[in-house]
Amino acid sequence: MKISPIPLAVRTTCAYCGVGCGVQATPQADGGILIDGDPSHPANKGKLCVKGSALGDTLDLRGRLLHPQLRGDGGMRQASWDEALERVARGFGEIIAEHGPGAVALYVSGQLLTEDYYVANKLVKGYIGTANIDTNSRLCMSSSVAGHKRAFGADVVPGCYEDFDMADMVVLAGSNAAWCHPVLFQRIARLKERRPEVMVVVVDPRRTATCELADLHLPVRPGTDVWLFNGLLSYLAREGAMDAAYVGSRTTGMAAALAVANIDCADPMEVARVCRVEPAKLLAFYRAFAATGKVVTAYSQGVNQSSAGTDKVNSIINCHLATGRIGKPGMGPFSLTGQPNAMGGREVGGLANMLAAHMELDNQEHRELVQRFWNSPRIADKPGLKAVDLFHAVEQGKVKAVWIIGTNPMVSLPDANQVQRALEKCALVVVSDIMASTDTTAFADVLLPALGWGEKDGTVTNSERCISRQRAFLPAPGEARADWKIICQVAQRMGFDGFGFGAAHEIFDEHARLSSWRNGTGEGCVRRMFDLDGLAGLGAHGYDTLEPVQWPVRRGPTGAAEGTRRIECGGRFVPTAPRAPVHAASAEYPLALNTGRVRDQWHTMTRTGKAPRLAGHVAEAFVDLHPHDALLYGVREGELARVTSAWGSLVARVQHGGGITRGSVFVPIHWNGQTASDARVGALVSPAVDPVSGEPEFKHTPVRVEHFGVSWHGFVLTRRALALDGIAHWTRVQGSGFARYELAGRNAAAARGDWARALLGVGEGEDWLEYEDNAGGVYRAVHLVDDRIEQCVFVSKRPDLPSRAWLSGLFDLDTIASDERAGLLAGGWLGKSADAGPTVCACFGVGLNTLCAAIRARKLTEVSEVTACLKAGGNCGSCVPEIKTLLAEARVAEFMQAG
Ligand SMILES: Nc1nc2c(c(=O)[nH]1)N[C@H]1C(S)=C(S)[C@@H](COP(=O)(O)OP(=O)(O)OC[C@H]3O[C@@H](n4cnc5c(=O)[nH]c(N)nc54)[C@H](O)[C@@H]3O)O[C@H]1N2
Ligand SMILES: Nc1nc2c(c(=O)[nH]1)N[C@H]1C(S)=C(S)[C@@H](COP(=O)(O)OP(=O)(O)OC[C@H]3O[C@@H](n4cnc5c(=O)[nH]c(N)nc54)[C@H](O)[C@@H]3O)O[C@H]1N2
Ligand code: SF4
Ligand SMILES: [Mo]
Repeated sequence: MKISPIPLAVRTTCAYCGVGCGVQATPQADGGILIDGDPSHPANKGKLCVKGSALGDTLDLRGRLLHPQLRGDGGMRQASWDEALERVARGFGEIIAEHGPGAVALYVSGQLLTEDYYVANKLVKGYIGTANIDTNSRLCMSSSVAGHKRAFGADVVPGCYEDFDMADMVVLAGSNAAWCHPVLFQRIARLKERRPEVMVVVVDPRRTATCELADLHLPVRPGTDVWLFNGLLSYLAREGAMDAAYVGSRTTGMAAALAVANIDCADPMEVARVCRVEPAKLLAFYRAFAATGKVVTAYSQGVNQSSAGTDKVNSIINCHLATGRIGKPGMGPFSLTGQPNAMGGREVGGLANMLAAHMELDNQEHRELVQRFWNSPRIADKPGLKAVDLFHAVEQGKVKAVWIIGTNPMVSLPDANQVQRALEKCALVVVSDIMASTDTTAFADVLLPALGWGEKDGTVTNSERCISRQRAFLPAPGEARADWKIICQVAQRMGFDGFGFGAAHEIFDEHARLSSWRNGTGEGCVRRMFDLDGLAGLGAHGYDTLEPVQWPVRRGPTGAAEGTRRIECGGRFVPTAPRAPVHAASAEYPLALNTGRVRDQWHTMTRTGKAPRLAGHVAEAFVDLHPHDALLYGVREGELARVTSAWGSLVARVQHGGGITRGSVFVPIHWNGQTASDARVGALVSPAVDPVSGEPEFKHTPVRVEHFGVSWHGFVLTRRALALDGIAHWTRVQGSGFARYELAGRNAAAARGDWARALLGVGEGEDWLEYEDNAGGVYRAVHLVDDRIEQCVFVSKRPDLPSRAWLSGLFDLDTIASDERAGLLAGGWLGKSADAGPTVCACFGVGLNTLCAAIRARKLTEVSEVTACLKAGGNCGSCVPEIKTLLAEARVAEFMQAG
C-alpha cells in the first residue's frame, strides 16, 4: 500500500509589509503551495491581507534570475559563481587599493533578512573600513529612527499591537493603513466594532480608504503636520492636560519645546488656517486628545517622507511625552514600519550613520566595543554616505563601485534619472536580485541570483519589535544562493576572516551575542536597550523552532528567554520649529505631487506584478487630481496626462479618486520601465531631504499637469510577447495566462488591419476576426488558435473601449464555441452577462459593477449582506473599506432620488 505523506505546513512570515504576519505554507499534491495565515502568530492570529493571501501566485520561476551573469563586450553572459564572485571581490579590492575604502559602497534593503544585513554591515564597517553602506530604509524609516533617537536616546518603538486593541482613541497620521498595513487596520476596525465610542482620527491630505473608519478626518495641507502637533502641545499646556508628574520625573526639555510651539502655533485658528482644516474639526481633535488617556498615534510615510520628517516625528512624540502616554497599555506613539525587516536592519546598524546592535558610529567607546567583539582589522570611524548623497557621489566619480542588494533604486530613489546617470558612469555595478529584468539590473556589470521568499531562511523584526522566523519551504532554484552566503563568499575572497558562517543560525547567534556583550552599567560596558541575551546560544534546533518574541529578550530566573511587550520609558522633548516643504509651488509648477501606494501592488511590482488576482484592482498608472484642477489644466478623466517637474516627467491616466484636495496630485509609485512606457514617478521626485535623517521629500514635489494628446486609445490581451516599438504610450499588467496592455498612439495607421496584424505578429491565413469602422476610428480584431483565444486588439479614437474584464475571462476557456464568436468583437456576450468592472474584491474576483448592481437591486446596507450575496469581503477583508464606501454612495443616491 502506498501511503501519501501528509503535507506539512511550514510556518513563516509574510514577505511584504511591516505588520509581519505569520504565514503557513503547505505544499500541495499538484505542486502548488497553499498559503494561509498562521493562527498562532501574535501579529495576525491567522488573518492575511490580499497581498499575503496571493503570495502563492508569485512563486513561479518566470523572469527569475537563476545564474550569475557578467557584462562582457557583447552584453550580459552567463558565468559561473566562481567567476562572478572573483569579479566582485577583485573589482572591489582593486578600487579600494587605488582609491581607498570610501570609493566603494553597498546599497541594501529592508527586505533583506537580519542575517543578510548583519554580514553586509560587518563587511563594510569592520573589514572594508568605510561606513558607505546605506539602505532603502533611508527612504522609509530614517526620520522615525532619528526622531526616536532624539526623544528616547535609542531607536525604540515603545508600544505593541495589543495597544491598538486597548486604545480609546487611535490617530493615524500620514498613514493609509487600510491599504498599506491592512491586517493592523482590521484590528482597529474590530476594536471599533466592539466599542463604537473609540475615536479614530485620520490626518492625511487625501480622503483615503483608511478614512472609512474615521470619526474625524483632518485633510491637512501637505507638509503642515508640525503645525498641527505643535498646536496640540500648546493646547495641552494651556488646558492643563499635561501629566506634570511624568513630565517632571521622566522627561527633559519641555519648556524649550513648548516655547517653540507657542511661537507659531498657540492660536488654534492660526493653525487651522495654515493646515487648511476647519477650526471646529481641529478643536474637536485637540479636545479629544486632551480628554482621552489611552491614545495611540500611529504614523507612517506622510510623516517620515518629508524635509521636516524628523521634526514631524518629534512633534508627535512631544505630545505623548507631555501626557505621559508612552509604553503603557493602550497608548503611545507608534511608528508603522514599511518593509518586513525595516526594524531588523536598524538592529544590525544597516544605515550609514549607525553601528551594529544599536551602537553609534561617532562614539569611540562603541566603536572599540564592536571592533573588539568582531576582532576586525579596522572599524569605520565616520558616517558614510546616505542614499541620495551616495548616488550623487557615484555620479561624481567619488564612489566607483556599488553593490545593490534587494532594492530597485532606478525606480525608488528620488530624481531617478540622476540614478541612471550615476549607474551609467560607475566603473563596477553589482546587483543581487531575484529577478533578471528590472530597471536597475539593466545597468549591472555583475548580476548575482539571490534566493527569494520561501527559499531563504532567517529572521525579520516587525513594527512591534517582534522577531519572527522566515523559513524556507521551496528548494533553491537554479544556482541562486542566500544573500548572506553571497556576501560572506565575497568577503572571504577579499581575504577577510570572520565570515566563515555555515548557516543562518550561526550569524543570528553572533548578532545576539554582540547585542548583549558588555551591555550594562559596569566597567567597560555600554548600556543599550537593544539586547537579545535570551536568544544567544539557540543552536540550529532552537533557531529552527524559534517562536515570535519581542526585544529586548533577556533571560528569566530559570534561564528561559523572556521578551518585552512594552518599553516604559521617559524621554527628551525636542523643539520643532515648523517649516514648509523645500520646494514651493510656482507659476511653472503649480501643483504638489504626492506619491504613495495602492492596495494590491508592492513597490516596483517585481513580485506582486506576477499575480493576476492582484492586477485587477488598479490596472494602470494614474494621476489623481481634483476635478476643478483638471478643468483648469485642460485634462479629462479617462484620458492621458503628462506630469512634469523640474526633474523629470511621466504619462498616466487622469482620474478623480474623489479624495484629493485642490492643489495636489497623487501618482502611485509602482509602475516602472518594465510595466509602462513612461510612468516612473521617481524621475519626477525632488531630491530634497530632511537635514537630520536624510530622508527624501517623496510627498511634495511641485509639478504641472498637461493634456497628453493621442489620436487613438486601445488595448491588447495576449498570450504572446508584444513588440511595442513606436507606441506612444503603453502599460502592462499580468492576467491569468495572458498579459494586458493598455496602449495609446499618434500614428493614424493604427485603426487598420495590417497595423494590427504586424503588432500581434499574425500571418495570413490564421483565424483572425476583425471589425473596422474607419469613419468612427474603431478597429477590433481577435486572433484564435485551435478555437482558443490567443490575443485580441481593440482600438478607438476615444478612450471608450469595451470592458477588459469579460474578454479576460475568455483566456481561461479551452474553446470558444462557434455561436459565441459573434460576441467577441462586441467585447461581450450580446445581451447576456454584464461587465464586472474593475476588481474590488481580489480574493473572489468581484468587480465594481457587480457590487453596485447587487447593492442597488437587493437594497443591501451592510458589508455582511454583501458578503452573504457575493462572497466579496469575506476572506482577507482588504476590500471592506471600499465596499463600505459603495454602500454609503448607494445610500446617498437613494436619498437623492427619494428627495
Ligand atoms: N499595498 C502596499 N502596502 C505596503 C507597501 C506597498 O508597496 N504596497 N509598502 C510598504 C512600505 S515599505 C511602506 S513604507 C508603507 C507605507 O505606508 P503608508 O505610509 O501608509 O503609505 P503611503 O501611500 O506611502 O503614504 C501614506 C499617506 O501619506 C499621505 N500624505 C502625504 N503627504 C502628507 C502630509 O504632509 N501629511 C500627512 N499627514 N499625510 C501625508 C498620503 O496622502 C498617503 O495617503 O507601506 C507598506 N505597505
Ligand atoms: N516616489 C516615491 N518613491 C518611494 C516611496 C514613495 O512613497 N514615493 N517610498 C520609498 C519606500 S518607503 C521604500 S521602502 C522604497 C522601496 O523601493 P525598492 O526597495 O526599490 O522596491 P522593491 O520593489 O521592493 O525592490 C526590491 C528589489 O529586491 C528584489 N528582491 C526581492 N526579494 C529579494 C531577496 O530575497 N534578495 C534580493 N537580493 N533581492 C530581492 C526585488 O525583485 C526588487 O527588485 O521605495 C521608496 N521610494
Ligand atoms: S498585512 Fe498583508 S502584506 Fe502586511 S504582513 Fe500581513 S499579510 Fe503581509
Ligand atoms: Mo518603505
